[in-house]
Amino acid sequence: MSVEHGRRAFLTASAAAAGGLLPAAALAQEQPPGHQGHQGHAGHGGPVGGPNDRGKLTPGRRRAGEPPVPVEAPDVPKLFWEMKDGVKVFHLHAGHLRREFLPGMWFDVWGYNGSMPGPTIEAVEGDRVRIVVHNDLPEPTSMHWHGIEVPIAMDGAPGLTQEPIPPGGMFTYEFTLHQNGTYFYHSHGAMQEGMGMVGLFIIHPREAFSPPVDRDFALVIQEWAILPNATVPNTSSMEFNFFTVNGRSAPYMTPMVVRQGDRVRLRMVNFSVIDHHPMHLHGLTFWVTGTEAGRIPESAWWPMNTVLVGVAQARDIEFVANNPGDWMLHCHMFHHMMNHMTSMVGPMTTHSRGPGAGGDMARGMGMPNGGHALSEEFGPRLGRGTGENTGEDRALRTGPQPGQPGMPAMQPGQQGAGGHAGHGAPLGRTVPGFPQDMSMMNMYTPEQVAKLRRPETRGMRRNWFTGVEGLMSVVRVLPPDLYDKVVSRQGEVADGASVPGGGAGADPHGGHKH
Ligand SMILES: [Cu+2]
Repeated sequence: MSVEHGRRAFLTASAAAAGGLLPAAALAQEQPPGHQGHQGHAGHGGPVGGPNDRGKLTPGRRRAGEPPVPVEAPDVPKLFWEMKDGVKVFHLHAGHLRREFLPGMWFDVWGYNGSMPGPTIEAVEGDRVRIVVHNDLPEPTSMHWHGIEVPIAMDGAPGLTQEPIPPGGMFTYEFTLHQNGTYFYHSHGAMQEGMGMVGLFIIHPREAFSPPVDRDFALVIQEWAILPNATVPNTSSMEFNFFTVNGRSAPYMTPMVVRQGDRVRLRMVNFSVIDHHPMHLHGLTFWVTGTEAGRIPESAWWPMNTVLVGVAQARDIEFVANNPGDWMLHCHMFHHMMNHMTSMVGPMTTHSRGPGAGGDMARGMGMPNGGHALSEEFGPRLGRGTGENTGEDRALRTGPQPGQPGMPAMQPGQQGAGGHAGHGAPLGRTVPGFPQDMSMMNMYTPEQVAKLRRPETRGMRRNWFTGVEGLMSVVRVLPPDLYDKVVSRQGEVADGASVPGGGAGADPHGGHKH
């Protein structure tokens, strides 16, 4: 479609939509000659409302009529099944496991088959499935199939529809799938859900939707309250300091590597305790094509770059990966963009002893009555008890502990944003509010960095992980030759190759030394 044609179509559409109001027409006419809008990017183009508007129905590389591509849930295994008399038979074992949210940071959670989230069930519309749930926990449980229209006796609501599965017991669920879309399974015990008992249940249509996607990713979002020196989530807390995508906190979540020009689907399930997450994608415009109830008709798709995924909801988005680079996908709630709330309680982690319990209200809220705001007496604090180890006399930091084996020494007052207080940030103590954004001071040992550097991160800037935290992931849109090298794990790839013009990045363990 020519630019001229596109402009005429746009004018016609505007006139129809806005009753021929002048501003829309004037705006279109003001476009400078040669302005191509999205047509400047391969894969995008077309007027507003047209089939290729912001890539809406722009095909990727896959032909229509083929079966759907398998779903990929980074960092989570798939659940194997066996065909018995025309029924796909799955086994899920509910139990305790330890999950490494961040390199070296293992937490005690509950899940299925040794994974949290549990392994992904992938099925096709029309399948008859039998899922045997074995309870390896010391308390009763049951399984609910979220959004799936099952017979009532299969719904997994304890008491209401079935006897709970006792410890050591099992229950066989069996039903036929007549829907397709992004669903999930979870324990129907509230606190068990808070321990991580969830997994994806993806049901493909028999034939791929048009235009078909080349890649299909699924993500489970969760939030956690894990108090200082604890490894067990506090499931009764309503404030959260860890956020995970598929059971890992950024930057440990494996990036999604796609080839430039691919049409990509991302399915996001929010299994958080109480928070909705506005999931924002940098550099790419997507269309919302599905909910927790399945496909949305094309006429109702919305173009967006930030979609609110409410608790227990799913949002499927699709986009054409036309813009090369390493793009953040993240929750835009500021407090969800950090691990162990380092940034929010920045001063606590560096300039004072740590998050002590509150004392009186003024002190609890961090209201200074004398001295400076970062003094031991008046430094910000959480304003409430956060556990028996966090009294005034035993204040503890969340996050890396000074002197912890393998951790670099971090002493109060030694570090600050942009360098080290005392010799890196001379204005620090005179600027009200300092310090706030401390993400760049997150320190990783060489061993931790080695874990962050996986084959999927080849070609990223050397210190890419310093600003990728909390409820974040990365979508890497790579030009074909770079994509081939990264995926095949062959050939030389320079640091920073996927961010042209961005440089190789500072070596996190080079340069500034003590
Ligand atoms: Cu969020």
